[in-house]
Amino acid sequence: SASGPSSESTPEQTRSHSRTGMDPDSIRRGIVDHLRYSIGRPAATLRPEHYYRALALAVRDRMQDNRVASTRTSLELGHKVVCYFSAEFLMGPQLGVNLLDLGIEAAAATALAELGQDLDEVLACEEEPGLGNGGLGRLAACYLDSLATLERPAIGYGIRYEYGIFDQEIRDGWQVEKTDNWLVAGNPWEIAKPDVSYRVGWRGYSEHYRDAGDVDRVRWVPGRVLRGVAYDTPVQGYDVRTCNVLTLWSAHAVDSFALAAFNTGDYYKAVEDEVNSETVTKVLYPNDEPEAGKRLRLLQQYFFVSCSLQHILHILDDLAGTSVRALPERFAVQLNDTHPSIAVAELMRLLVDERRLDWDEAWAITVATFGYTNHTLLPEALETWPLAMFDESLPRHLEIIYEINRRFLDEVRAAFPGDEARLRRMSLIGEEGGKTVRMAHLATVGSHAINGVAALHTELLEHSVLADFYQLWPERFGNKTNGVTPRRFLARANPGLRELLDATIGPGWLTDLDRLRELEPFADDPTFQRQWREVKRGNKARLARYVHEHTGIELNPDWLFDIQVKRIHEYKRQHLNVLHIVTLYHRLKQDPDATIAPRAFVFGGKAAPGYFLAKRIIKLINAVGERVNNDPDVNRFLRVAFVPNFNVQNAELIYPAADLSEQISTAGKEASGTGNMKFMMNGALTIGTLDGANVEIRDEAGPENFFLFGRTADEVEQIKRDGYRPADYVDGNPELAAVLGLIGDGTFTHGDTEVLRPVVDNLYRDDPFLVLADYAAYLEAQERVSAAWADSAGWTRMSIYNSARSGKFSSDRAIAEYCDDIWDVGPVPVPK
Ligand code: HBZ
Repeated sequence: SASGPSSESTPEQTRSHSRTGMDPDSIRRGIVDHLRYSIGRPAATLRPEHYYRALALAVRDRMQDNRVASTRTSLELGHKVVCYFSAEFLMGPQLGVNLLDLGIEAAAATALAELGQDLDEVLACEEEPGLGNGGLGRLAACYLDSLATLERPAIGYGIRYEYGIFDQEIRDGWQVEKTDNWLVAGNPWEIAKPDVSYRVGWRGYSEHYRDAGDVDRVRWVPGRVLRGVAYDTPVQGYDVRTCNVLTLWSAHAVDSFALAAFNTGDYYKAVEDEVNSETVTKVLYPNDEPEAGKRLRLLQQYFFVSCSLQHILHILDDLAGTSVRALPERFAVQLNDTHPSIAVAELMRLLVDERRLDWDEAWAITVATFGYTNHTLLPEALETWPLAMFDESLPRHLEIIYEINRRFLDEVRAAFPGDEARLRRMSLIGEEGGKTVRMAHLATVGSHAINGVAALHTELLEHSVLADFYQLWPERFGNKTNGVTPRRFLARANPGLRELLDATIGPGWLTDLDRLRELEPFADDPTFQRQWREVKRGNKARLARYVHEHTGIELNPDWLFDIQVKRIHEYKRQHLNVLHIVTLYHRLKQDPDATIAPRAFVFGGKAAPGYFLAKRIIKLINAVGERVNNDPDVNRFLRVAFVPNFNVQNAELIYPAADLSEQISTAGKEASGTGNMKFMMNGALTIGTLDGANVEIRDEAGPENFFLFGRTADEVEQIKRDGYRPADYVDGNPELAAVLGLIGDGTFTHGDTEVLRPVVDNLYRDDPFLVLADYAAYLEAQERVSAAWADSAGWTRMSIYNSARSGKFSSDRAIAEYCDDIWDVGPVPVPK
């Protein structure tokens, strides 16, 4: 009805709206109030960081009004809520996007100007919350943005790490890790909810007993207990009233002062317990692969999952008359990779042990509630836990997993009688090299929907890693190609392009990215081409200034900007990119008359601190860069820069400045990639393999607007089966031999022949990711790039086509698919 519960407003609300108006005057009053009442410094000592904090709090107030209205609407109208469980949310700076989402960028700039402050300077004060490693964590953040923008009620659940991903410094070409103390100056976006708190046990034993109805029951008696406290961050949708929430859990000791009394006044012991409990959410594991057998990591996973499920059941309890049996009608829980997959066992424990449902009913609820997204095919990246450690940490959960497994294997036996090998392959318990719990199998068995993150990835999942499960339940599998938010990665990151798009195709494209196709008729228009190039050149000049400031290296914005930014990993093959650079270096040195189209090579990315070869690859890039940048024979044509500390903030400068996007992973290894999409939207052309979402990027852009090279996933497997011998490729290619020779002989390392030896040896002897097998094809593709670049109008046309056809890669499209196919959640407009 027109006067539903959500549209009435009490006098308090009316007052609060006038306090949180969206005009420059109200915003200025909000800033001034927060400077006085929340920050409390003498006016004479106020600096931009104080204005940042005051503006952030004023913006948060405005989002809170929307948050209150959103919660009321979705609870009272009985809508289903999406719960996105993820150990990582790589949110990036919040102020800029929140101003964009609320439509108050100009108003805030005016308000600050009246206070003598500059918005850009204030924006630069924000410390980004780096609570993720890479693509997986950033995907979770993009999905929260799209959920809110598409007006779907949603809660992100995760961990409030006190220290996020380390800050990377480069010293003498090496990566040095610095702790990321992101909370030191306070976090204006979060609201602590000390009353939203749950107990989480671990260790201990389980106890069998008979309940009042004479039914056999089990209860877990934990040996240790800690407490999780919720910290809520509002997640505003773009140009809508919907404001969702990211709830991150922080670990604390259980009632430390009460404990002190129990401990006969042993105050220090109680405080010590506090110290131990708090370590659970102290730090993000900085690996983009699972940490082998680290108990604290398992505890982090269980901790946030248990708090989140308890919270969800608590919300259900609070909805009068809603039984726990209604869970799947009211909540859809998505598991972002296997990190939260202990949720399958924890929900069963909560339903069977605590809510006393019978097993079959509890299992039906569990499977109907969960969906599982897989993000990797690399066997070494599939999460398993040593059984003994699991048993010690979560003994009751292990019993539950055994029971799930027993019933599951019965089902497999019935479907495939007599197939013992299949049972061993599918078991939740691995037997090879010591018993383990296989978390991907647990997540798969406990979910009604399982998806990969790009078409090729899903296809490979169905026919390799999860083939047995696909044969059992083909209807549970599906593809959900990743997407990225155009609000942050286009509108915010590329204001020049945003303005040009508004002027050319009119507003509306930001929430309907397919409309970028309307650019196609302008692709050959000389005036539009000139405007397009001007925007790109401005972005390149902006990045060049940043690179110069942070590395001292000078880049010319008229050169081709060839960029590879992503975590450093052998399968992503940053070293293949370096082999190309060294080849060009070698050619220029060999032939003093040689000329090439000048290129600036830009790299960025962090290596896991314990990943030996990845750290050497960083050293390799910097060593080659130092030589190239300082040699007058080549630095007229080539420059190499490594941007330190690649993060969301500098990513927003990097993607819009690229002419060429390097997506050169070994085919079949990169599940999707999402940086590839951010580059494409901003008009970069891709040089890439048929891997992950590159396949779909090429389909959308058109093969003539994409530089394809390299072995296919099938060919890669075939070569490996036939016994790959990388040395054969060196013997058959004198230029490659010379290039590897230069890297090994100290040319780039002041005569040191040891530093880069491990990289060269690895390629020559093992080359597990077929760098050498793809080298010749890569060079040939790079020749095509150079030829295309020489034709400026042709290149510009291809660049325009790439942006124009990037609509599919909006996270709005991806989230709409999840909502339709997996979550069954529709839009819930919140009245303005
Ligand atoms: O997830 C990435 C994939 O490599 C990439 O292809 C895909 O586009 C992206 C989003 O689907 N995976 C990760 O980023 N993985 C991690 O960061 C990770 C972190 C902790 C782990 C394991 C993996 O324990």
